[in-house]
Order: sequence, then C-alpha cells, then structure tokens
Amino acid sequence: MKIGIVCYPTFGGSGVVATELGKGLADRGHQIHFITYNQPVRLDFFSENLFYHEVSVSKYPLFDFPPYELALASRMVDVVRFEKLDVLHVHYAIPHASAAFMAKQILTTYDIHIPVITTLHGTDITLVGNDRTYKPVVTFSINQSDGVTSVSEHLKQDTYRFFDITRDIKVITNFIDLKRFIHTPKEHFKKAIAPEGEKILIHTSNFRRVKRASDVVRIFAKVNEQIPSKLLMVGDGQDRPECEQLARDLGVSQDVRFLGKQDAIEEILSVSDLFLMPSQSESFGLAALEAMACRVPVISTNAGGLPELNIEGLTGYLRDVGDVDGMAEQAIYILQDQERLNQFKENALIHARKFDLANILPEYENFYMQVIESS
Ligand code: GMT
Repeated sequence: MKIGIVCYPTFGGSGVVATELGKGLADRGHQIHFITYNQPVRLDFFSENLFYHEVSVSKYPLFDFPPYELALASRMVDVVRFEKLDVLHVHYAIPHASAAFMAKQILTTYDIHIPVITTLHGTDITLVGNDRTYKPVVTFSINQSDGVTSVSEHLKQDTYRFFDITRDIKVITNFIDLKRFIHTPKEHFKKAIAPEGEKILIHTSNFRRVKRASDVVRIFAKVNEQIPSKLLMVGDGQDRPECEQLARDLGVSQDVRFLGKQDAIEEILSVSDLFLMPSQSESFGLAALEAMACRVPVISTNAGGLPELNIEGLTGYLRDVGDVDGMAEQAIYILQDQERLNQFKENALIHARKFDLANILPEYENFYMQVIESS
C-alpha cells in the first residue's frame, strides 16, 4: 500500500506512535509518506520506502495566526495526487482530521477518492478537543473519517461520552518495538548515577500540567525517606522549573537529576528500578510501556487507559489521581524487597510483550484494507 501519515513530528506520544508505525510498515514493504512541518524526531535514517513531505507555512504580515491547517490540506492534496496514495492516516484529531476532510473534498474535483483514517490519541479528545472552541469541528471531522481508531478502550468510551459520534471506533493500542526497547546492562552508567547501589526511580514526560510531574517529586521524597534512592527526571516542559524548586524545598535535590530531552531513553530505562506516572489523565501511557519493555515496573494513577496497561499487583500498582501517599507506599513496598522487585520486573516485561509491534502492525494493515475496500 501507499500510505500517507500525518502527525506532529515532535517527541510527543502521538508523533512517536505515528513514526514508529510508519517505520514498521515500511519494513513490511509498504510505501510510507510522512506529511508534516518537520522531519519526525524518530525518522533519522534512510529507507527506500520512507518519504518525508514538508508542510511549509508562508508567513505574511497580515496573518497573526498563520493558517497551518490550509497549508497542510494543500500539501495532502499535492502528495495524494502525485504519489498516488491509497489511504491517508492522520494522527491526533486537531487539526489533522479536519485538514484531511478538506483535502479529501478537494481531491474529488480531480476525480480522486481517498479514504481517511483518524487515530485519536488522548488530549485531542480529553482536553483540547473537548474545549468548546474546537468541539464542533472535532465532532464533524471524526464522523467524516472513513475509519477511526483509538489507542485504548477507555479513550473510545470517552470519545462517545464527550462527542456526538455516529461511527464505529476500533481500538488499536499503542505498541513497542521490543528490538529497540530491551533491557541492556549498563553497569558503569548505573554506578555513575547510584554509586552506593541506591534504587533508581524514573519519570519521563513532556512536563505538561496533565502529567502532574510535581507529584513525582513528592512521591520520591517519601520513598527517599525510607529507601536509599535516586530520581531521574527525563524530558522538558512547562512544569520542570516548579519540579526543580520543589526538589530543593523538600530537601531531595541532591538525589534528583533532571536530564532534559534524551534520545536513547531505553539506555536510561535499563538502569532504572521503578517508573512513576502520576498523570491526571492518560489515554494509554506509552512512556510506561517503554519502561515495562525495559523491565521497569510502574506506579501510576488509575486514570484513563492506564489500567489497561499497568496491572495492579502484577506489573505495578495504581492509585487515585493525587494520592501521593498511596503511590509512595506502593513504591516502597516494591523496592524494599529485591526478590519482589525482580518478580515485578519480570512481570512488566512479560506484559509489555503483549504490545509487541509485530502483533499490532497487522491490526493496522487489516484495518487499512478494510477501510480501502469499503470506501
Ligand atoms: O502525553 C502527552 O502529552 C502526549 C500525547 C500526544 O498526543 O502526543 O500522548 C497521548 O498519546 C500517546 C500515544 O497514543 C498516549 O500513549 C498518551 O497516553 C497520550 N497522552 C495523554 O492522554 C495525556
């Protein structure tokens, strides 16, 4: 198949899923055309089946808000026509689904009928999409898509709850490339971070409000009182300065390291013992899956789709949003007994294997075929 993929090209979960999906499909012989405003961050190598088409937005003095959606729709028209694509797959509803709808309408004037698949990732539904500023457009463009997928059952139900949706939504979960996300012993690195054999806790995110990154520091401060430990904070964003200040205020700054954005996240996960994800909402929790694939159990909230990934008492524990004491208590429980910790690590890896790229890719391929045949 010739597939157009539209996504945010950044470190965010939806962009990562879209890029990894495109790479996986290209490996299976499909021709993949990324259409976005920058080279996707994980698209950093050459493959004969991968193409990148940049969307550039002209900046005129008249535009206080340059119309990206129009530039994107025009680029989609151009790429579909000249590359003869079979299907357009847009990741994140805003503004990709509505731009795809516009492109699809324009293409009919060239007698081209291209099916559009929209994948809902989370904040496009739970936070941004549900804002009344965007709601009518999001509802319309989801209903106008030829196929819709969501990354968890919970997100699917939220979509039906928040919007007036008349289409079926197929759940295709996030996935993981187990060849890349694999535990590799990095003893020298571990020793540099935890010279006395301290336990290593880790959080990776974009430090947006929804991640409640300051709860990570609070949980860690409680764990640190009882267990010699270090905390790695990976990523960058709005709440990072607040977290750094909080670590100082709580007297744990010597044991907390802010590493910023990192590419080789699997290496950092490989030296870690426990992943913390105290999010306010999380449609799936890809970062937690990456941790689990590297044998790191998870303490998370029970928000959104997290209970579909993190299994209570098996791969970690889940507590209510804001229950810092509860999450700290469970973290201590796992970390204080090495045998127990090893068992949780093993369970995390076994459960992560269910989300292997090799299992999920065929689900997308079959869905593409089904949508192409029925539209
Ligand atoms: O988590 C973020 O802030 C990034 C966001 C995105 O849209 O890029 O991630 C969402 O999509 C990921 C991939 O499907 C999911 O694994 C994340 O759980 C989801 N984030 C939220 O729902 C907050």
